[in-house]
Amino acid sequence: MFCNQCEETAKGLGCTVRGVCGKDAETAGLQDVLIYLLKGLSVRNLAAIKNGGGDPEVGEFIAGCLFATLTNVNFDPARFEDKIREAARIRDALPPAGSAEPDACTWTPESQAAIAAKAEEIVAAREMVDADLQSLRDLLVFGLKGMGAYYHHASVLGYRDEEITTFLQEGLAATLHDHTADEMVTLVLKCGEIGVKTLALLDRANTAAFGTPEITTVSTGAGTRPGILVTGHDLKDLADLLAQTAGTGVDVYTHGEMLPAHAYPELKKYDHLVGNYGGSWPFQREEFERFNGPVLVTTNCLVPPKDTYRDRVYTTGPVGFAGVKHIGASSDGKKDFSPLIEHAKCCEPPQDLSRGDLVTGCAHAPVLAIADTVVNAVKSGAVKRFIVMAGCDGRYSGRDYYTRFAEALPADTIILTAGCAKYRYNSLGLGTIGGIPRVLDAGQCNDSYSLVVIAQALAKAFGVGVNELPVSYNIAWYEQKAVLVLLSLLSLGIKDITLGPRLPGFVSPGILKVLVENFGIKGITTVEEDLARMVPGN
Ligand code: FS2
Ligand code: SF4
Repeated sequence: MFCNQCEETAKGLGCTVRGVCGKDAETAGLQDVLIYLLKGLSVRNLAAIKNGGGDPEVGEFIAGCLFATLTNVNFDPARFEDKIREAARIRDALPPAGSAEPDACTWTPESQAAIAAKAEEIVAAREMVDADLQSLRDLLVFGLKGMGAYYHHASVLGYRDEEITTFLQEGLAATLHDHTADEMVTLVLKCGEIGVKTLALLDRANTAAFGTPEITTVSTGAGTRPGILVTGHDLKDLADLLAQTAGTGVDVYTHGEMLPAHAYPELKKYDHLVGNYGGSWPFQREEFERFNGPVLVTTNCLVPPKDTYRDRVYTTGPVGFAGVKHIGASSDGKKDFSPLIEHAKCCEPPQDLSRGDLVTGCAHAPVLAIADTVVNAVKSGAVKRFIVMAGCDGRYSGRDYYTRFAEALPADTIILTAGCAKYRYNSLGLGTIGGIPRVLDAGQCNDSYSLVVIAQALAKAFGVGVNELPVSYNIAWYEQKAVLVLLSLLSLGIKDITLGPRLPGFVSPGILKVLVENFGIKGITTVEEDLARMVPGN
C-alpha cells in the first residue's frame, strides 16, 4: 500500500504497511482501485457528454465514492469491493471514448486477485512519474476528494450542480493524461475555484433545509436520560434522528463536528437535543466509552472502535467499519434509526464530561447582521486583528501549539474559525470584545464558506482587498476537505497562509517552492515567532 493523503502519514512521506489511521493494506488497495476506475468512468462519461449523451448520475456516484475514500470515513473492504464492481458496471454501460482508451476505461475487476494485482500496479506506477507531477496529481485528487465530500452533503439535501460534477470528472480524467506541470497547476487552482462554488452550494442547501444559523450557547453537560450521540457532519441524518427520537424518552447529543447543529432553527427546536458531548474526533475512544449509549457516525472522523463499545457504534452514509452495524437508506432515501433508539433505551445515561458552555453559529448571516458593531470595533481600535484558525484537529501531539497560540493572542484579537480545530481553544473562556465573542465559530469545516463571505464583507466595508485586511491565517489541516478549503482560499487570491501542524507529505520540494513563492504559504514555527509575524506590533 501507499497512502499519503493526510497530515499524520507515516514519517511525513506515506503509510506503506498499515495506515497510522488504522486503514489496512487491503482497504488502501481497494480505495486506490476504486479511484482508478472512477478515472476511467470519468473519461467515458465526459466523452458521452461531449457527444450529447452521458449519465447525469455518474457525477453523484463519483462524489459519494470519493467521500468514502477520505481519511477516517470507511475502513470496510467489502463496501469498497461493491463500489469497484458498481463503478465498472456503470462505466461499461457507457460507449467507449474512442479507439485508444486508457487502461482505466477497459480493465475489469474480474476477481479479488485481479483487484489486488491492480492495486500493486497502481502503487508501482507512482514511481514512474516525475515527483513534482505526481505531487500535483495528488494535490488535485485530494482536493477532488474534499469536493466530493462537500458536494455529497449538498446533494443529499437536493442541491445538485452539473458544473461541479463535471469538474470532478475532468479533474479525475486529467490525472490519466500527460499534462505539463503548468497545466496541472491551472487545474489545481480551478479545483479551488470550483471548491468555493461547492461550499457556497452546501451553504445554500443547509440554510434552506435547516434555517439561518443563530449565534447559540451550547451546554456540554449530560442529562439523566439515555442518549444517542451523533458525530460527523451530516445534518440531515441528525434531523431525521431528532424527528424519530421525539417523545421516546431518548435524548440526542452532538459530538465533534456536529456542534454547529445547535445553531440551526430547524434542529435547535427539539428540546431533546440536549447539548454537545466530549471534544473533537481524536478523543472519541474515551468519550464514546463514557457516553454509555449508541453512537451514530454519519461521516468522518471515525477512529477504529475499541471492543468495549464497538457494539454501540452505528455507521451510516459513506462511513463503514467491518463488523459495525450500518444504517442504510431505503430506495426513497429514508433511514430507519429505530435500532439505535431501541438500543439507547437499554443503556445508562452518559457520564458527565462537561467543560462549560460553548458558543457556535457565528456563520456569515448572523455575523453580517452585527457587521456595524464589528466594523466600529475595528475602527475604534477595540479589535486590532482577526486570526483565521479554521481547519482540523488531529492526534499529533504538536497540536497543543494551537491552544498555546490562542491563549497567547492579545485580548484585542478575534479568532474566526470553522471545523474541528476549534476544540483546541473553544473552551478557554477567551471572552468577548464589546459583545462580540473572541472565538467566532462559523460552524463545521463544511461551513468554511462563511469565513470567505465574512472576509469579503470586511474588505468591502473598509474598501480594501482581502490581503490588506487586518486578518492573518493560521490554518490547521488533517484531511482532504481541508486540502480543498486551502485550494479555495488560494483561488480567491488569499496570501501568506500559515499551515500546520505539519506540511503535507504529498507536496514535493519543487511544488512547495511554487506555493511559497506564489502564495507565501509557510509552516508553523513557535507560538512566539508566529505571533510576532501574524499579529505585528503585539
Ligand atoms: Fe475534523 Fe475530521 Fe471536518 Fe475533518 S472531524 S478532521 O475529517 O472533516 O474537520
Ligand atoms: Fe496514512 Fe493518512 Fe492514508 Fe491513513 S489516511 S493510510 S494515516 S496517509
